[in-house]
Amino acid sequence: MTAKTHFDRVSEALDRFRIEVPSWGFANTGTRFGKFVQSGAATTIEEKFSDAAQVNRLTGASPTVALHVLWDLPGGIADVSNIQNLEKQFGVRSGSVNPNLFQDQEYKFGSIANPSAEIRGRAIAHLLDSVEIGKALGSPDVSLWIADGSNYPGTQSIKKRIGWMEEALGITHAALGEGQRMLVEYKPFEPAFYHTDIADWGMALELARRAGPQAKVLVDTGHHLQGCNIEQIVTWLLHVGALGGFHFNDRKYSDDDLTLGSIDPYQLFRIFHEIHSAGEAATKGVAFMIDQSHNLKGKVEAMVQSVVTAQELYAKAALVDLDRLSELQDSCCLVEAEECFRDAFWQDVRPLVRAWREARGLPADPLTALRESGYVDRISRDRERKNAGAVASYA
Ligand code: PSV
Ligand code: MN
Repeated sequence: MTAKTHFDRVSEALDRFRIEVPSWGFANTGTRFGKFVQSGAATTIEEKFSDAAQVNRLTGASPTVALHVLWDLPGGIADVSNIQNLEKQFGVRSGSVNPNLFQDQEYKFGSIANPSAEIRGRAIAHLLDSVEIGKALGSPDVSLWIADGSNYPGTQSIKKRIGWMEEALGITHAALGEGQRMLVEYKPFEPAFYHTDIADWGMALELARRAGPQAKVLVDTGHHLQGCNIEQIVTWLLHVGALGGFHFNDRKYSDDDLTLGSIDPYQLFRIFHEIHSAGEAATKGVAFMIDQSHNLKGKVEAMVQSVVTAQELYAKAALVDLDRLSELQDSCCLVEAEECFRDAFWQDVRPLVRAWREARGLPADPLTALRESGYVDRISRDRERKNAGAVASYA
């Protein structure tokens, strides 16, 4: 058998690489201090689909768009047919369905962990609606981020809240259809700053386990305390068959929602290395999603740049010589092992990725192709008036 060339390895990796884009990444978003309104930002779900389709056309890697129920289907299940029409019109499918349990006034003291049985009931009803939306759309994943928590020690019973969450997640799991999954996201801070009810992967894993076999853990790369070894968490979740997917983004300080790979590309490379070394069978169902909302960069450009960067880092990680690395690790040849690992990271895979794009009939340089297409200029003109009325201040 002839040895695989670097191009073969990159091509095989990129042929299977898919990454979902978030609908909210195309809309005006900001920080808690306000929004910088962009004239080209999407103002409707139709415009979000149009932007997502543009990213997929240029990269060939993002055929699905994540939906946030309250923002994209404000009418709930009644809006499903609208989404289905948009799928047909733009040629991209609905991806994960994200319930919204953090925005309504009633969730001030929590949603499924709220001391009020009535509010917990409303939150569960929203989760069940989201499950039905997922079924109707044929989207495999309902992706839960529970923003619940408290700001001051002693003000809430952490113990009781665990019980309430277990109950709600159990009910939600019982409603899942065949092949449908429930992804449980964790986050140690924000919006609450003393305790978050699902603060880390251990809590998410235990809650998912107790809910049932179709519940898995979702790792958002921005949701860890500084210095956390995320690839180790990934490896453990793979080991116990509980890694559901990722929300990729990068950060310098907190949950900064910066472009993936922009601050620490080596970290994403290390995560992808764990995915590659676990093998295809173990990682088949793992969903790759982007969770970023660009505050300063142009929305569509930033999303294309994100997908391209993810492809490059995934391709680099595919170049790690796994057999050789394993031998070096086992014989504790530390420097050689590290150099073997770093060698792949320092390869400039861009010419290979470019050749792969050309071989697949895709634009060799998606960002240049985006500029040349005039798409951003067109949407900036078409949406300018609508965006002029957008609210920038929170005061
Ligand atoms: C929360 O920070 C989060 O990561 C969750 O995934 C939300 O659904 C998403 O961001 C959108 O704001
Ligand atoms: Mn997230």
